[in-house]
Formats: sequence, structure tokens, C-alpha cells
Amino acid sequence: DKRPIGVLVMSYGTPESLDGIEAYYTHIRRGHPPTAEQLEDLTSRYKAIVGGVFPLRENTNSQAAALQRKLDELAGKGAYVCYQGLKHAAPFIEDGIAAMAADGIQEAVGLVLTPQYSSMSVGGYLKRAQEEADKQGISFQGVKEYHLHPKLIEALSRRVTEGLEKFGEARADTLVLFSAHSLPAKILEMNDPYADQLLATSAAIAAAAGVDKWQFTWQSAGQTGQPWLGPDILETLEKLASEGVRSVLATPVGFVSDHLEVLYDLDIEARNFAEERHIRLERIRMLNDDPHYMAALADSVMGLANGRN
Ligand code: FEC
Repeated sequence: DKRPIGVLVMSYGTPESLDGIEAYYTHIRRGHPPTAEQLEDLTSRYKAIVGGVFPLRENTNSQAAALQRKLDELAGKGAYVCYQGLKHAAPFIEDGIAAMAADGIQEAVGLVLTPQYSSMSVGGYLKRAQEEADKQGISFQGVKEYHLHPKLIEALSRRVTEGLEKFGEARADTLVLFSAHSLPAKILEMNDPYADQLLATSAAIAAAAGVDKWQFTWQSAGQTGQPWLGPDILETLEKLASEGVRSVLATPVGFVSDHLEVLYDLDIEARNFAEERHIRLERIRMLNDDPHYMAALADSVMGLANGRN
């Protein structure tokens, strides 16, 4: 009996429409609805981004489709079947596992569309998938991280090289500023690998691209009244401006798609902040369905399914 292996492709999720923002935000806040002011603030950020109001949905769809094609190419059609499972929007992680069960899948591998592991990010996705798989009687394994996969590093270092070209003669003086989503600082007490893995990804990209002027900074911290990992990108840009840095290439290494945290937090907020301080800020193109990225994902899935990891 050669049944296909189910592949649960997990991503953050985004609202369906402007009307769906409140339910989405309430889910992110674990069932606590946002205040009218918080809702208005988030809605205005979605309205401000270019490239479509909710581009993450389409980008996740094209990543899942491209990964399916890559797995078909490498393992033959019918060996793996991809399903989507989103953290904060339908189809939820549990819906994806339930759809596999309905199709008779008995063995599944899950992976998250972010390369570095944290108990608060990837750990949360995998826990929900495992719990639903247990309920449905599916044997499940999750890819924890792929932050140093050679194909991922190749994809990102190409993006950096291409991004630096935009600066022309200022290229040699340009600082590559790696960034990722902040998390509550309490993860440090839990020996969480997140910060170390992000630095390892950044260092590997810098080495591959032959870049020696680089730093890492956090972005997109939440407002929860507790401390989050810093320094934030705006603080870092302030400091760089005072040191005379005039050109910066923003290089997100934890995000893999065009979405709000890139198109608003970096392209609008950070860029305006930088411009006011006479810094030219450009950004690498996001991976989306980049073929090298898809190869890294397919290899991670197949490695786990074949018991290599
Ligand atoms: O384009 C979109 O519609 C979605 C963009 C989006 C991505 C994303 C990724 C990550 N988040 C992570 C952690 C947190 C924590 C909180 C939190 C809150 C928000 C809010 C929005 C939002 N996140 Fe997100 N995140 C995205 C969007 N995130 C909107 C709520 C309003 C705000 O703070 O701006 C705080 C929750 C709380 O209040 O308790 C923690 C992490 C990632 C990267 C890994 C991943 O993709 O899963 C970590 C994309």
C-alpha cells in the first residue's frame, strides 16, 4: 500500500478582507478582541500597503503550489500531497490535518514557512498540528528548522547581492541590516534557539555574499506591556544615522513572503524613518516561491519523511 504522504504547509495567515480584520486580530490575541483604536490602527496599516491589501494569502497559495510541483519533480507524482494550515486564519492548521484524514492520509510531515525555530513561533504551529494529527490517528513529524539549508542561504545571498547593486557607487559603503520579528524577551530565559539561529542565518548569508558590513536587528515588536527583544530597527537606524551610515539594505531573514510586516513595517515605516535621517534604505526582494527556497523546503520534507533527519 503506497499511500501519499501528506505535507502540511503552515503559514501565519491573513484576513480575507477588511471586514475580516477584527476576527483575525482577535485570534492573534488568543480570543481577546482588540479595542476600537487598535483595530483602526491595524486597518490603516493594511490600507497603506502597496501590492494588494492582503498579499500574504496569494503568496502562501503560490508557495504551496510551487512546493507541490517541486516534490512531484523530485519524488514522482502522487508521493506527496500538500495541504495548507494557517495559524490565524482559515484553513486553520487543524483544518489542514482534518482534510488529510478525510483523504485517507496516514502519514504526514509538517513545515512552517519561516526558517528559524522558536517555541513561541514554529513550536506553536507544530504543537497544534501534532495534537490534531493524534486525534485523527495520523502519524505526524514536523520540520523544526531549516535556517542553514544551503539552498536557503544561496537564495538569500543572491537577493543580497542583487539588492546591493541598487546602490551603485555607494555599494561598498552600504550596510546589510538583517532583521526578524521580535518576540517577548522571556524566551531568552527558556534557552530558546531563535536568536542564535537568526544570527547564524545572517552570518551564513553575509559569508556567501562576501559582505563584511552587516548587523542584525529586531522589528515588528508587539505592544504587550512586557519587554520584547531589541534593539528595534528604528533604534538601530537612529544609531546608524548618528554614526554617519548613509545606505542600508534591509534584509529580513525570518520572513519569506511579501506581507504586512515587510510592506508596512519596513517599506513604509522604517524607510520613512531612515529618509528623515538622510539614510537611503532599500530592501531585498522577498523569497515568495523562489526556486532555491522551494528546493530547500522539498529537501527538508523528504529528509524527514525518509528518516534522514
Ligand atoms: O500580512 C499579514 O496579514 C500578516 C503579517 C504577519 C506575519 C507575522 C509573523 C510573525 N508574528 C510573530 C509573532 C507575533 C506575536 C504577536 C504578533 C502580533 C501580530 C499582529 C499582526 C501580526 N502579528 Fe505576528 N505577524 C503578522 C501580523 N505576532 C497584525 C497584531 C497586531 C500587531 O502587533 O501588529 C503578539 C501577539 C499578542 O498580542 O500576544 C508574538 C512571529 C512571526 C514570524 C514567524 C511566522 O511567520 O510565524 C514570531 C507574517
